[in-house]
Amino acid sequence: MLSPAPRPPAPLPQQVLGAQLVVEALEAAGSEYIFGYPGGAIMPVYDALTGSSLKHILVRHEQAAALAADAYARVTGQAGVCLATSGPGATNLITGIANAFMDSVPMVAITGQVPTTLMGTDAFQEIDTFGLMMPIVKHSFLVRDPADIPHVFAEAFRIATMGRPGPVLIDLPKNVTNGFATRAELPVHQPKAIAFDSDAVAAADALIAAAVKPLLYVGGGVAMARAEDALRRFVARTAIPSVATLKGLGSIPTDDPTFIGMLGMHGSRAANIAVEECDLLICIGARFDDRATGKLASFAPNAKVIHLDADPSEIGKLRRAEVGFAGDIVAALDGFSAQPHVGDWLAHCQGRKRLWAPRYDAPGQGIYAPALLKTLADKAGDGAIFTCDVGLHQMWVAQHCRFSRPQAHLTSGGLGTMGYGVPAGIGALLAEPDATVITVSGDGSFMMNIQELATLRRYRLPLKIVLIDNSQLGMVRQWQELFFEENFSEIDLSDNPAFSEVAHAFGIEAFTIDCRDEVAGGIARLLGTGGPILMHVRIDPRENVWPLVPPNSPNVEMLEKRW
Ligand SMILES: Cc1ncc(C[n+]2csc(CCOP(=O)(O)OP(=O)(O)O)c2C)c(N)n1
Repeated sequence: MLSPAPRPPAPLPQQVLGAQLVVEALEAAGSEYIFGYPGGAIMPVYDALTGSSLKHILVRHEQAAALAADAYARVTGQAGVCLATSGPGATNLITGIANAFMDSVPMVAITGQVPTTLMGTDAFQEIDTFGLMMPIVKHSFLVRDPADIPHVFAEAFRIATMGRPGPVLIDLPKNVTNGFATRAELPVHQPKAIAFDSDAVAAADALIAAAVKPLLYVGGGVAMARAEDALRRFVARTAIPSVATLKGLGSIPTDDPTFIGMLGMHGSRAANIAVEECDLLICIGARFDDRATGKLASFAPNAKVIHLDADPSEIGKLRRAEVGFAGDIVAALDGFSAQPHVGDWLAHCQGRKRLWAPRYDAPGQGIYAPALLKTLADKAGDGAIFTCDVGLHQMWVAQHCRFSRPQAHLTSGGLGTMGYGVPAGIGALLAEPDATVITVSGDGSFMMNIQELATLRRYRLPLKIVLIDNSQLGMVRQWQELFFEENFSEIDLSDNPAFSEVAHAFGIEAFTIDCRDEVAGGIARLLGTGGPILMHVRIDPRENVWPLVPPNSPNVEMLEKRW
């Protein structure tokens, strides 16, 4: 049931409707695409949208609006915008907003709200959106006067993108969007340059010059700060080897000879051992997250630390840094001039990388997902963008695909949101329409936002979906196998629907493969098709992801099983 929408009283001359100011503010912020779903309390804004230059993408669930906006933001570097009504519309946005919060993605989330006169009365579709979102946004606004709309929106975009990026909520009561205000000039904010600490540069340079085994620990903050070029300049100058977190993948091309691999729970042995052995760890845009560090007390036990981050509160939060830089990562990296002698150390790390390189010669005729993904990434080439869901398949993508830029790998790192893959594919395709965008999903994850196949169809978005189907919640199954004495509780998905048929019903091309001989042809068909397409890949349900560092263990205690 929609709440009644009385037409507002006639405006005074020079006055403009609040909803119109919302649309103008979004246009002024440079938003091209916005992702949303209408409903009662946000209807005035939808009314004003028609005729604007904004391109609205009607998703089929608000969670997908937030997740698509998240991916759009990661690829473009601009704040993603999502839009929903009050009550259930707002609560459906929550997972996507939390996802952006955990991965520091700039986002402006707009929700309708019941009229201010009804707030606090348990009115139809009323929920305390401001209160609910408080822990998962960088900032929130509840707008009470239409005249505040222009500067609230300008502030929201500024806050979402400045420093450490994150989501900002704007809650818009219906009488505010239905009310009138006079257009006002906006003050222009000049971002203040952060003073650069030359003492810290000198201290860091001294540590780098003295190090024998320095190592870069690259996180997602590098991409968020668009600092990958500065990082590459630094690596080209110094030849210091690097490891990356899940979110840091691609900031240094994974094919680069100085790149040793992903570290952490599912990181490579070579990367985790390099961290164990290094004497200087230069942490850039990373936060010593437990999935990366394993048991923190045992992490980089021999290393001094230099920490660069956009967010001052991260410096020294989990690991003391000898030198910390809060602020502009690019300026800091370009400010260093030390020239360490790292030839022997780099060769040592590279030797380990060769020695422990993954093998792809799995026995049997079944499809070995890591081999399939490696071939796929090689064939798709450097321009491709991979989005993924959460589970074993996500880790196989991180381990076996190649990334030449951070925007080529979109994953829900901090929150671990099943259902991210397809909406993220939508956001990525709108951000880079000419890119080959591939979503790798698991059968559990895919079902969480399967309705977005309809969005793909409607906008003819040529997303290439690789559905790795093990008829299980695979990653949970692996943990039950290793840490719960094989008590396999509630992980069976063997009654999955016939995925190809489901895709066909949504009007999407689809096919299934289940033996190794079909892989090359399947990949060729997937990459050669112009529209949206699903390749359903059946694999052995017992296949696990290796290596794995058990929770709360040091990273060097990796479990590894090979055939
Ligand atoms: C929304 C959500 N619910 C639950 C989880 C916990 N979880 C992590 S991985 C996983 C299994 C994923 O299964 P699937 O998508 O089939 O991928 P697979 O591990 O089999 O590759 C679950 C349930 C989660 N990350 N997100």
